[in-house]
Order: sequence, then structure tokens, then C-alpha cells
Amino acid sequence: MKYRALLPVLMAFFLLFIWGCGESPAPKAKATLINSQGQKVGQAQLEETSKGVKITLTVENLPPGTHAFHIHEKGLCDPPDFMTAGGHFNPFHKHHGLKNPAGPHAGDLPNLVVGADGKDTLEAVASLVTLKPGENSLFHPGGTSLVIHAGPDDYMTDPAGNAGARIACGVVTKQ
Ligand SMILES: [Cu+2]
Ligand SMILES: [Zn+2]
Repeated sequence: MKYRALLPVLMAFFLLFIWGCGESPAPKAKATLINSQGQKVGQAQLEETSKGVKITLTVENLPPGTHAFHIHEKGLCDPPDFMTAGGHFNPFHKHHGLKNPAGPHAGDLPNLVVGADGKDTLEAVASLVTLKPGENSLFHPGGTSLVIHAGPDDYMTDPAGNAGARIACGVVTKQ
């Protein structure tokens, strides 16, 4: 008797399970980066993975050398200084730096190393952010952006790793 009463409930769970397995495709996003003159200098593809958001960035016409690369907390890239992008995306209220014991910001990423030809391709996984809904979503109210700096990130110093001016910026948009 009791078991029979449970049957519809079990069926419902079973159907939900089957339905859940029909996964919707992983969310994707992109960003087109511009320099202080408003010229395109890069393109990023973002994809949700089990380890976080994989970012593949390709740049050109940038000054050779090591440059900090971060996710900033606002989806605004107004040249020439890109200050409208705000600070680093930091939904968990940590300190700056991939090597900081009190960090990192969710938006902290490895440095870009641009060759003599002005180009680089970087693949990085931002393990503390998502393209799905949530407090650490790159689509949180106001959006987010990808920013490249004039100098390297020292991975330690608040608030932005002593990386200097912002030289390129791109708003993260759904794809
Ligand atoms: Cu930055
Ligand atoms: Zn940071």
C-alpha cells in the first residue's frame, strides 16, 4: 500500500532526472578589446567549463612585454583611460593577487606576454567566476569587462598588482 502511494513520486523524480540529463549547451560569451584610440586590438572567447570560465584571448598591435590581464567589475569600456570599467571583479571580498594568501579577486588572471610582433594568445581558466546566474556571474547587474594594463601584475599588491594604466578593454557580452 505504502509503496504504491510512493510510485507517482518516484516516477516524477525519474522524469526530472532524465530531463536534467538533456543538458542545455554550455553558456558562452565574447569580448572585443579596444585600445585608448578606440581601435580593435583583441578578441576573447569565454566558455563555461567544469573548472570555471575558460578565456581564450588573442591580441595584436600591443606594446611588446608583460601585461596584466583582469576581469573588471563593470561592463563599460570608455577610452582613453577605461576607468569606467571599475575595479577588479571581486564578489567574494578578497584581496588582490594570485599569489596573495588573502586573495585572489575572482577577476585576477595570469599576465599576458606580448612578443616583438605585438601579438599573443593566452588561455586561462577563471575558476572563481561563472557565465551562469549567481553572485560571481560575469553577467551580474552592470556587467563585467576584460582589461589589459601597461605593466605586469605582481600578483600581490592591492588593489591591482601595480600594473599601471589600462591600455585595452572589452565588455563581456553573451553569445
Ligand atoms: Cu585590471
Ligand atoms: Zn585583483
